[in-house]
Amino acid sequence: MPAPKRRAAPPTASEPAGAERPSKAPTGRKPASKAPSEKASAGKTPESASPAGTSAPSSLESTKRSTRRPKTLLTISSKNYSSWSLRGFLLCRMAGLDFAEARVSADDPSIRAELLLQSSSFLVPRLDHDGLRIWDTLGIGEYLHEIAPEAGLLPKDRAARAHCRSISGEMHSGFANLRSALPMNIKAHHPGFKVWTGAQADIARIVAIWNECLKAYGGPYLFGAAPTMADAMYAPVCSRFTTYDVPLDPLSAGYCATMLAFPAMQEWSAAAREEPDEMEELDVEF
Ligand SMILES: N[C@@H](CCC(=O)N[C@@H](CS)C(=O)NCC(=O)O)C(=O)O
Repeated sequence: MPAPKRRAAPPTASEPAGAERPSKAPTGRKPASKAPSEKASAGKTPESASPAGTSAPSSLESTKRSTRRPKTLLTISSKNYSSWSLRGFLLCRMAGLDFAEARVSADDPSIRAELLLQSSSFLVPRLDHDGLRIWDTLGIGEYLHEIAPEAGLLPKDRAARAHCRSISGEMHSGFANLRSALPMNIKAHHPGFKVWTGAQADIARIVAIWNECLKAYGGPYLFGAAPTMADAMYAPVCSRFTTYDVPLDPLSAGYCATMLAFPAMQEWSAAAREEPDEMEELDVEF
């Protein structure tokens, strides 16, 4: 059984920008309110956009030629490997945001230079909304909660909200062993994968978090009947547990099934499976 490959050098930035496409799917959530400037352009398709499901322009040049950019843009990288991009995408979907996607890719220095101009952190996901640039998954989640509080990205109850922020932060800053030993790779499946003991401790802590939430709030999501920021944060873990065949208690297994069946997760996973390249050097936390 092949172990995940390690990347020799730190990530460099991402793939040719320009694969922008309108990104809107039913979520069952109330849509986030649009800024006045955005309402004016609603319904217009950006020049560089292509309908979902068709091949989008893939060169930086094609993006540079574009004069109009969508007002609300989520910049992401690989759908198969980029767990942070997935979190950002789920948060936007949960918030009911109407947004286009821009894909950036790994190895072209000019793309990295372009990213430097666009992102204060070099990292994705990054959200452009209403003339603002928001980066870092937690920053994006908090921002979306502010503009669309009715979407319930954070629970209404103060104690539950504090709990939700705590476990979201724990995912954001922790579980380094899990992340390096079991990198997200939606396309892959490693039955019987032998998990290194260092990662076992992370797995034990994650399933303890899940069990506590599911028992306290009644599931099927971590904070009850509707998904929150915490579910977006832990969704890539559900994918990893499936990829690496991690044995789970029934409650945690049920939670993973719920998250993998979540419509936005299905949408993302289907696109990940369509990604052409087996970027083996990226088979590590990305
Ligand atoms: N703390 C950041 C982490 C974001 C991150 O590490 N993103 C990776 C992709 S998953 C990235 O942009 N890497 C840039 C690169 O590979 O150069 C967040 O929460 O958004």
